Amino acid sequence: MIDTATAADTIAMIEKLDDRLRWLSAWTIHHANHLRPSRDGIKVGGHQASCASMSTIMASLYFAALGPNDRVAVKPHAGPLLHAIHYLLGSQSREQLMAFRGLKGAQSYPSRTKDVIPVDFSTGSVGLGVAVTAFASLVQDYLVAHGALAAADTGRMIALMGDAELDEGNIYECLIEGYKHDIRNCWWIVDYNRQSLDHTTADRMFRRFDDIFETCGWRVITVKHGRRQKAAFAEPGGAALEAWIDNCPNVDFAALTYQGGTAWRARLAADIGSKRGVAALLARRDDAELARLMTDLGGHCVASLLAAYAEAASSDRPALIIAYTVKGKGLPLAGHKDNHAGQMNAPQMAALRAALGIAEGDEWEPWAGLGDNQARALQAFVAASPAAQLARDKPYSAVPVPAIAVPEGEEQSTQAAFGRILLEIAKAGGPLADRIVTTSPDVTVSTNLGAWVNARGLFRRSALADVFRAAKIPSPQKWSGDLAGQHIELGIAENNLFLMLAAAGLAAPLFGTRLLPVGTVYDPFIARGLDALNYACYQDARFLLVATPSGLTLAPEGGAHQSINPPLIAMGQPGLTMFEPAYADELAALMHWSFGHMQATDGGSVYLRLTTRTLVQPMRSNDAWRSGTIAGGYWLKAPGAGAEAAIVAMGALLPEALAAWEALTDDVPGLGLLAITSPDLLHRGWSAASAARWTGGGAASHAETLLGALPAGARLVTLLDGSPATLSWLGGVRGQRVVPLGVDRFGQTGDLLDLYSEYRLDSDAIIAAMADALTGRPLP
Ligand SMILES: Cc1ncc(C[n+]2csc(CCOP(=O)(O)OP(=O)(O)O)c2C)c(N)n1
Ligand SMILES: [Mg+2]
Repeated sequence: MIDTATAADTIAMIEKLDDRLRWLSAWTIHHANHLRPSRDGIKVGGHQASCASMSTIMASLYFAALGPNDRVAVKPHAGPLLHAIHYLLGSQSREQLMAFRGLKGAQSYPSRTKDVIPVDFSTGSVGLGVAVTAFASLVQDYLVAHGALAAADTGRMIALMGDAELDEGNIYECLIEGYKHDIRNCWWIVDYNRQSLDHTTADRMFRRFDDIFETCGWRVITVKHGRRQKAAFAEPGGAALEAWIDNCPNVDFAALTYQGGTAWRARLAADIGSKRGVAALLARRDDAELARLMTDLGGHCVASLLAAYAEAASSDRPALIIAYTVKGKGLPLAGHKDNHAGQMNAPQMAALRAALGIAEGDEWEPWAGLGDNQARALQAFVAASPAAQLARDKPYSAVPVPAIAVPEGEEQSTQAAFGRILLEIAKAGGPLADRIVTTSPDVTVSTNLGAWVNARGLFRRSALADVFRAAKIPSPQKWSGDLAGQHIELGIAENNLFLMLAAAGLAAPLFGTRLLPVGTVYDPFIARGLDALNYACYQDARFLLVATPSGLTLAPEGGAHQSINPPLIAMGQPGLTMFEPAYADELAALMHWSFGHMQATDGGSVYLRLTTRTLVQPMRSNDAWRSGTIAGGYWLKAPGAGAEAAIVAMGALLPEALAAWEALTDDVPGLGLLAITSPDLLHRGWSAASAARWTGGGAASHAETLLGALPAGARLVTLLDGSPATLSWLGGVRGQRVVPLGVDRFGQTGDLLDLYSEYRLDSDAIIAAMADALTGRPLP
């Protein structure tokens, strides 16, 4: 227990630091917008009001409450506050602040990969940075359960969030999943300013969040009033004032805040002035003091916040801390409904500077406006505070990846082969098997993870019995869980899959143990979690996404399940390399490569697009396919000298391509068949090679090398079970005529023969397309 005098000192120090943070964040934004020369006339932006709303919350947390293993996702628009904290710590430079939102400067929103200060979780797309902390707490528990993290080294996964983030659906999907998994050590601290971007938020939500979170097992700690207000409530007339504040509509409160003391006085006098004691209570304060009292909400009161953090720390149950705040607190923008992107003008900045005692010219001085003694004391306080011991990314070692055997069978699908490969890994045991953690949004069995789960079990903190098995009801699938399990079962909400993969894919830097997360999903439903997928990639989480089944080849399932555009999504997604193998040996080679790529310094995540269609496996006469598969493609049928054309095909449609090749090979001299495994890698390589040439480099890309086996005038017919744009660009690599086949309309139910015919994917279509390619107007 700290004694009262020390507590008062601590509060006074944090209040001073709060001022520094509010000033530095406002100044950083002001400088970037109004002082740094603009070269393009584009607004730079930044959120002074959002920062001022949260500065006390962050000052109290970072300088007094954080534990050494705690990790924090910072509200995107409070990014400048995080930079200011590091500036005071000496771990952020003035140059970086001066370059805020400029190239290689402090980023607009906290970024794990782009910022030079340590950032635990990137934020920006609201809601995602919040939910990822819940999944990170689950990953932390997983690591403890598997003996990879000592209980003493665990921390709290904390989200500092705006209240509008509570409108994001992903929050509630995550709450439900978190409840099922009994998560703990997770705090969400809401900057409850009751303003979003457009306006003030709905009064009807008052106390609804409490109900929702409590229902899902969370403690809700509300920090509504500051100590000034609490003291005033104890005065005669105080009860009436408290009731008035509690019932005041959000929009009225915001408008009065903006208008200030005179307006507060007039409104309070009109509404409750006749109640006993109120007139005297108001009369005891001048306008400035009255305005200060009315905006002294809990989220601006260090003592109230520290008490809330202490309460949250008293148990490991997840805690929602609702801290009432004023958006733009302490700034002339306070309360204005348009203040989200609003910025102070130069005279307003000068007034704020003067109010803080900062001399003109000293704006960047971390301790400006304080006497020497005070500055020294504050610096010492900061150096001894939790902020000086922030958790950093941890070192970790690599997981060795042994060779992966090809599943046997003359005919198999890539989806079935995937299940068999994982089962063999599970049976073989060893580090690779132990570090794989699988997860799936209610499609574990139908994506062929079942055998792996039978071998390795579900992860559950409290044991889950397999009732069906115990009752001897026959089922191929075991479904029991305990601490040793390695499959994290998710409900059907696909967005959670990607947040789970994001959190597990950051286990290495966050917790010092590399996990190799493998998530399965139906290919069309990647789209459901797209922003979370992008979010995971943006912060360089490493995972293997296995999407199956895919395409029109899902035939009778119909148009809502047949995925068309995921290959294009993948081609546009940095940090994710997509492959669509056709054969089991390709898949084995790619899984081996993937587990390495997921661990490489300049690696990334991998997406394998698989199918349930059973294909006759090829007889390999040499090993050339292997390196080609990993590079994005190889010649399944090498073109002859002087070849006039080639069929370029991918994935499940290789049988149609082979049939067309057989039919055409006598008529089209030198006809080749190019098997594509990764349009994504080929395109990236081609773009990179072009860019390298501008800067003096110049090795040919794999796409150029492959197509270089053809004469320049040879024609191409491209084919895949997906959007034709995935491969049609290959015609541009060397300026070859191309006729692209693929799916460019919604599908429908049908068998493969009907659908491939209807959508022009069968060998007849390829033959017709080849005729077009060969007889069409020659290229100039
Ligand atoms: C997914 C997403 N949608 C929209 C935005 C644009 N946006 C940025 S902040 C914001 C409102 C934020 O309000 P709140 O979370 O309450 O933050 P604060 O009031 O503290 O600024 C919106 C709509 C975004 N960043 N992310
Ligand atoms: Mg808000």
